[in-house]
Amino acid sequence: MRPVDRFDVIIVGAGISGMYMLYRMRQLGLSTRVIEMASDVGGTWYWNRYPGARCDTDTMEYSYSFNEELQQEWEWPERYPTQPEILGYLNHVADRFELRPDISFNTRVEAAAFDEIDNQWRLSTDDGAELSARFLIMATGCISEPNIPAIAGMETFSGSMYHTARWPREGLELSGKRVAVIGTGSSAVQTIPVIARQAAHLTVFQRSAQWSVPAHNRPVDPEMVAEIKADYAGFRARNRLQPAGQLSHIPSNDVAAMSVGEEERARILEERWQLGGFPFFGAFNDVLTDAESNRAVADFVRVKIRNIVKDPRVADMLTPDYTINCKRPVLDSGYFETFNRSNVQLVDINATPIEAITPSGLRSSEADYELDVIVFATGFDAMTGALLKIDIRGRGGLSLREKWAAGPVNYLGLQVPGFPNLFTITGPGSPSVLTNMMVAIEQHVEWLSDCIEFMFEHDHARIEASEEAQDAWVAHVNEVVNRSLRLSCNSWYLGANIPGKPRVYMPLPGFPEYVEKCDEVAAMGYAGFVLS
Ligand code: NA7
Repeated sequence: MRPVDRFDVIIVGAGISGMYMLYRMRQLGLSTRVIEMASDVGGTWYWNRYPGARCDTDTMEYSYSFNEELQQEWEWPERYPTQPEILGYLNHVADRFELRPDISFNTRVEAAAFDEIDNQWRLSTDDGAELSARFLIMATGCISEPNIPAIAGMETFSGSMYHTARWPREGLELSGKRVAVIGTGSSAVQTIPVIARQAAHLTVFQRSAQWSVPAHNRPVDPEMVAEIKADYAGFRARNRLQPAGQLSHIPSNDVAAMSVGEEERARILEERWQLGGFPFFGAFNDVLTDAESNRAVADFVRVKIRNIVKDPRVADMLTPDYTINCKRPVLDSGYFETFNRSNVQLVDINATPIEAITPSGLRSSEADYELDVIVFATGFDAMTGALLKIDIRGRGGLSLREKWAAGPVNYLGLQVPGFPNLFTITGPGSPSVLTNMMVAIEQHVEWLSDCIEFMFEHDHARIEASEEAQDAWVAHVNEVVNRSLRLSCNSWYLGANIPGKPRVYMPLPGFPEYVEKCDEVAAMGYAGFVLS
C-alpha cells in the first residue's frame, strides 16, 4: 500500500481560484497540495478552447489584483481577452510564482471523507494515491462539469462530436465540413459566427432564443490603460463596490426605466447599445425588479433583432419571449448577423424536436440533417456538478450528495454543516457567477486565508458552520432572489437546464453587501461557525 501523503491544506482544482489559494497558503507557510485533473493550470480557460472563446469581462478587470507588479506589467491587447490570452496569462502567473511544483496534474479526486478522530480530510485519487489534510478547499469551478444531453443513437454517429468545453487541443479543421451546433448560450453565441465563416454549412439547433447584446470588442485605449494603471488599486476598490464587482467607470444608471419618457428611454438604451457589453443591462436600475421596465428594455432589443435579421421568420425564431437578463446575459460579435448567411440554417427544436443522432447526422421530427461534426454547446451542470461528482462524506459518513438532494444549502456559500474544515470557493449561496469571477474568487480566497491563519494561530483543529447559521443564510438568499424577476425563466442559475436537478436559485445577487456580511462574521470571531 502507498503511504498517505499528509498536508495542512489540499486544494482541488488549479484554475484561477486554486492557483491563488495555493499562493496564499504558501505565504502562511502551510504545506499545501493542489490536485488538478487537467494536464496544466487554467481551469475554465484550459478547457474551453472552442473557436471564438473569449471572456465577457473587460481585460483590465479580468486579472488578479493581489500583486501590484503583475497587474502593472501585464498588457492586454483588446477590450475582452481571448481564451489563448487568458490561458497565457495564467501560465505566466504559474511560472512567475513557481506554483507548479505543488500541483499534481492529470489527477482526479474521486472521494473525500472526514476523519473525526484526528480532524483530517482523507482523499483518494484515480491514480490510487491517498492524501490527507486538515483543510480541504474545493476550487472546482462553477461552470466546469459539461452537460451533454442523452440523445438516442449518439454512439452510432460516424462523424465527430465535441462539447465546447472539451474542444481538441490541436484545434479542429472545419473548412468544407457540415457542422451542427446544439444550444444557443454564451459559448454558442461566441462560436457560431466563427464556425459559420469556416464551415461549408452550419445548422443551429435552438431550444431557447437568446437576449444578446453587441460586445463591441476593440483594441484597448492606451490612455485608458495608463489612467487605470496610475491607480490600479483604487480602480479595483471602486469595482468591488459595484453590485457585480465590476465596471465602476460605467455604473448602472440609478434611474427607473418608466420614470423617464419614451424618447429618453430609447436614447439611454441606444447609448448603452453602442457602448456594448454588460453596461447595456445597467441602462436602468429596475430591469430585474419591475416587469414593465423589463419589457421596455426587451422591446428595444426585439426591434434590434428584427432590424439585423433579414428573414422575418428567422428573426421571429431568434427573438426570446422571456424576461431579459434573467438567464445569464450574453454578449456577441455578429451573432444575429450570422443568420443572414446563406450557409447557416436555424432549427427551433421546440417546434421540431431532435429525435436521434444517426450514423450520418441528426434526425428531427421533420427532417434528416447530414453532418460531419456535431458541437454540443449545451452548457454545464453549474455550481454543484463538479462538487457532487466527488463522493464527499462529512461527519458520521454524511454524504454531500444526500445533504444536497433537494438543492444546495450552506452558510455564506462557503461551508456546509456536517462537513467541517471543508470550504467551497465561489460556492452556491455566494455572489460567484453573478459577479466578475476574478473579484468573487479573490474575496473568497482572502477570507479563507484569514480564517485558516486564525485557526492555526488559535490552535483550533475544527471549524464547522452551524445548522442555524445555514438555515438563516438559505432564507436570506431566497429573500434576496425573491425580490427580483430572477425566478421567472428557466436558467442554469436555477438548475433548470439539467433534467431532474432541483429547482433552486444558486448564486446570491449583490457583491458589496455580501462582502460586508463576510467581514462582519470574521470580525466576530467567525460567528455562525463552531470552532473547537
Ligand atoms: P449555457 O449558457 O448553459 O447554454 C447552453 C445552451 O444549450 C442553452 O441555449 C440551452 O438551452 C441549450 N441546451 C441545454 N441542454 C439542451 C438540450 N438537451 N437540448 C438542446 N439544447 C440544450 O452554456 P454556455 O456554455 O453557453 O455558457 C456557460 C457560461 O459560460 C455562461 O453563462 C458564461 O458564464 C460563460 P436553454 O437556455 O437551457 O433552453
